[in-house]
Amino acid sequence: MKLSVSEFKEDYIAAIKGTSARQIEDTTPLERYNALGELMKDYIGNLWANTNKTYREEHSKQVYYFSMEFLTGKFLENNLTNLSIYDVVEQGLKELGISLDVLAEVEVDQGLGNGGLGRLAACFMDAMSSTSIPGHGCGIRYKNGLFEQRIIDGYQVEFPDRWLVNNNVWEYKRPNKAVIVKFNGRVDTYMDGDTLKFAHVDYDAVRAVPYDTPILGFENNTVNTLRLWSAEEIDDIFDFENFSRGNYLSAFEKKHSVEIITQILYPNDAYEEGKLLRLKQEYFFVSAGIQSIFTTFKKMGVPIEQFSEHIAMHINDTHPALAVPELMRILLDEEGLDWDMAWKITTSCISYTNHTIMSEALEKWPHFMMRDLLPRITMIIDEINRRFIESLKYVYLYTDEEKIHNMAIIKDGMVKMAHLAIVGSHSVNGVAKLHTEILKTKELKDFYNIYPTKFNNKTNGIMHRHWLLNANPDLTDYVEGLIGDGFKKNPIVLRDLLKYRDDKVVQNALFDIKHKNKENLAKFIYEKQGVKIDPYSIFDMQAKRIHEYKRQHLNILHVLSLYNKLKANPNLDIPPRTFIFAGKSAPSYYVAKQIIKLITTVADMINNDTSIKNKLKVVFLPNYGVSLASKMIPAADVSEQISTASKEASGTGNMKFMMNGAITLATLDGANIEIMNEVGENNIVLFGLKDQEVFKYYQDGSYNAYELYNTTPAIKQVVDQLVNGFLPAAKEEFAPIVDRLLRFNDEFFVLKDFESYCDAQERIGLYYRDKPHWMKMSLTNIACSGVFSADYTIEKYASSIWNINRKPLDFKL
Ligand code: GL2
Repeated sequence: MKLSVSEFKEDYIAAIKGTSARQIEDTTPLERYNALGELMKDYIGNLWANTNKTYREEHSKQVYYFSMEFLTGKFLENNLTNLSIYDVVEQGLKELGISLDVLAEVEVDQGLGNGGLGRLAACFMDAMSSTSIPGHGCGIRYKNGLFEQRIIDGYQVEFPDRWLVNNNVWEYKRPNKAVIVKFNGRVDTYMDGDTLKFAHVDYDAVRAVPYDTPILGFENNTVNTLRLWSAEEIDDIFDFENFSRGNYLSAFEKKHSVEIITQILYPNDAYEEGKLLRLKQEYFFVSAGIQSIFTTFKKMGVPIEQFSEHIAMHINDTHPALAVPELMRILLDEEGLDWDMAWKITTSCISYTNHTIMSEALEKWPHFMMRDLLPRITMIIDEINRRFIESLKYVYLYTDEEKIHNMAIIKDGMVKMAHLAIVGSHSVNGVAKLHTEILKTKELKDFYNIYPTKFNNKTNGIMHRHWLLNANPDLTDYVEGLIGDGFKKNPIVLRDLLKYRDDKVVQNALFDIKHKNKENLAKFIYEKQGVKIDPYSIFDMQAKRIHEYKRQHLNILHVLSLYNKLKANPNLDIPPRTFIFAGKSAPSYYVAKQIIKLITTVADMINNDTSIKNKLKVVFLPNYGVSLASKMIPAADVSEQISTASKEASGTGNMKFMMNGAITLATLDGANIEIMNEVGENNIVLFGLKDQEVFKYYQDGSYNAYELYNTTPAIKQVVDQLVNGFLPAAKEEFAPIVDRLLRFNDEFFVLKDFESYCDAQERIGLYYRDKPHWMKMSLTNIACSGVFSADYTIEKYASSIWNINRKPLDFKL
């Protein structure tokens, strides 16, 4: 938008008065931030209203992205960038004696997600707006997002994430758009003329209240909506009679039992606990979301039979899979359609993304639990299952009972959500090429055989405007100076950088930018933790959820082996290295928490040992989230993407690091393979087992971790050090980790890949010493990262799954 510095200042001063009723010089940073947020909302409001009006008038097909998690992080800087008023606002504030950086720090991350899955949903919101696709998010407004992680005595300790404590300036509460969601009760049947009808009666009603956040496109005047639902008591009253009798707690019991639905985000990444409250959450937002879609649809004045020509619904993993029976319920019970027509509409509307093959993450619910909580929905699932099994009997001519049993939606008293999602949708996609292949040939093979055309791949993507433009402004400016600003809208243009691959001046400039970012991070680490790290050392980072399959313990075991080498020979000639870890563990995941303790214990020992002459440092940065990632990633030299091959569906951190010029140290897993294909094998450092080898070992059981440990001194030494008193921690502290490696035969092949990983690390050291070589690799990674922009991913979803023809909006503000 067009805005001059003086116009901004005038608007801002008025906003300060309006929001805080104080003189600007008396206001606190929080008041200044809120005033800026309110002003931005003013600027955005017109665009938002215009976007919605255009969608309505043009009857554009709308897509609704249902996700349990939206990990959006902060909004202020993204919104300034996308309105292209960042520099104007920064200058205007400066003239008023206010620092934009300080205000940006006041904003609290909206951390309503665990990791990759939730962050992807947030990136897709931005990408849909930026590519002018009419796409909206539908999720839950958790009062507490993912817990705050603190490290106390080396352990992870969880604290509540009270992100709403200072209000959330970006959201609009829309009580007039509230809907009712029904739980429990029973279903009565009756005849209406010749038709059998179903009535859900004696239910518990919960009021779902939407909060809308505008999602701005980049310089295109499009503003879509992220709608998050909050649970409220139906009349928002308490039991007055009870209260008058002095029963204060029980007077509020009902209110609390409703509000608890949206109180907290389950803190598990790729793991399901099967708790009733979680099932409630899932139905709550799906039902509320679909009801509000119907309200919008009804305003279009189009016959119900054309519903799927105007509406696409995408389900992000199986968490919103109840969209299938809920849409059926509304079409059957409220719209009066027959089963076949309702089923046709439902399956043409809904599409599903699978995000993991980890069996512990595949959702299933006890049928009895579902029947009690959602009686009508469960009846519909029963009928979907019955019809599906009938069709399978036809396909397999009654010959393969076992296969039919395994494919059923309801098996052994459990409702399998992935099966429901596949049967009830027209598209099933994986999130990286390898992942999709594994789905087709292994995990979901039987479904692929009967529905080959449903399956497709959509490799994940990232918000390049956030991870490059916002997080790394110096690199952005420099790149712009070299190749122009086309990459901001069309990041594939970054490839133009390749012509500078051997240009020493460019290499040096890129080195200097990285070095400055490293200095900034070193300063941050020193301020936070008092640990001095050398910005000339290799910054080697592993930042992601802590999980055995992601193998942070492989990384730290190598650090230990490097330390042993330095102890044996303090003059060993290696480039100094700093290993930086960050990531949260699920609170109930014991081994992952012990891995954190192992990292912090090794860090303490190494950082306090002066005999190794600062050649090695280890840091664990607490409370990893979008904001911390934005500080870390621009300063990385090495990006650790070392999951056991086949386990990481895609990964997206890998793409963010490469875009900032880090070299990926990788197994051939998830999107690492596609990164390798883009940059070439010379510009990535590979190691470890391949997926087929992993599968073979699982199948033939020929891997013996204990034997490997006994016959490989390098492995034996570091494993023993975990439990023989070498580390300054109780001897039994790390026994569970050693147990997983030896007694339980190293499920994730940490020991099997150890030597190959150490070799790869050695190669990293050699390459880093050859500065032109390293910088050439680094530049190649930046140049080839553009294809991983979520803009391209989302365009593929839109054209091949949602069937949306996009048309940029052309009004000006
Ligand atoms: C995940 C995958 O583990 C991860 O590899 C992938 O990049 C993201 C986004 O597709 O999805 N699956 C999952 O359940 N979580 C993930 O991060 N939580």
